[in-house]
Amino acid sequence: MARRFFVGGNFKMNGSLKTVKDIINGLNNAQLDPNVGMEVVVAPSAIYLVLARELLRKDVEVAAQNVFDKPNGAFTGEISVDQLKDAGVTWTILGHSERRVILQEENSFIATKTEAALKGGISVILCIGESLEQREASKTIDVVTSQLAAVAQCVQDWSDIVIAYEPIWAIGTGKVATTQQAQEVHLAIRKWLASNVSEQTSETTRIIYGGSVTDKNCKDLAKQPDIDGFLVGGASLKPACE
Ligand code: G2H
Repeated sequence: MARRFFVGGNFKMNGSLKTVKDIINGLNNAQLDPNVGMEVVVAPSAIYLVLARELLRKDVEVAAQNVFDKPNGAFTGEISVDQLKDAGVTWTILGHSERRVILQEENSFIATKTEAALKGGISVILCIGESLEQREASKTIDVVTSQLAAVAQCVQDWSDIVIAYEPIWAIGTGKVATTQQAQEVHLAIRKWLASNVSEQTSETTRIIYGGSVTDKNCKDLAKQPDIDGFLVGGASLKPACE
């Protein structure tokens, strides 16, 4: 079964009312080729989620950049799964390396947040990836599979998860992984899914690449058999083009 190509725009902590509206206008006027049937999701900062959902065309979904693993209650500064649903938000990014590193989120916490999101009906863009030091020590596959294994302890059904492989050394640095480096890790992730979740999950799960993706380098990456789309940061803040 062909996997539907997936493109996510991760605005991170960028944008203003004006620039988010401008990006949405660009997307609303862009021609998304219906023959390609690409799934497009944008993830603005939390403060712009409602605005994005109200203004965006309906064939583009909105993602949060994070969600908490507890239901509504006394958790200052957090956003619940139910609140996302109430706002018409259908996806969340989880496990982004900026949260893993800067906010010290551990595998187990990302796993419980993934579980909570899926249970509540929110699909998850699950980010995994290694640091430069880990890559140079040939630990890439160990690192990404441990990140996946933590999630597999809480989650059996992966059908609402898109896995985003984002090598930390390629994030916002302009240093994109080569097509070969990316394909190699994507294939290893697919094999891990086959052995540790199921053959079916391995065949159907979208594994997307993130890390300094641009309109220039995406074409070659997209040709790789195990690259099913992109999570785009910096370049997603630029006006949409066809
Ligand atoms: C990786 C990516 C989006 P950028 O973080 O998640 O950002 O494309 O700016 O490297």
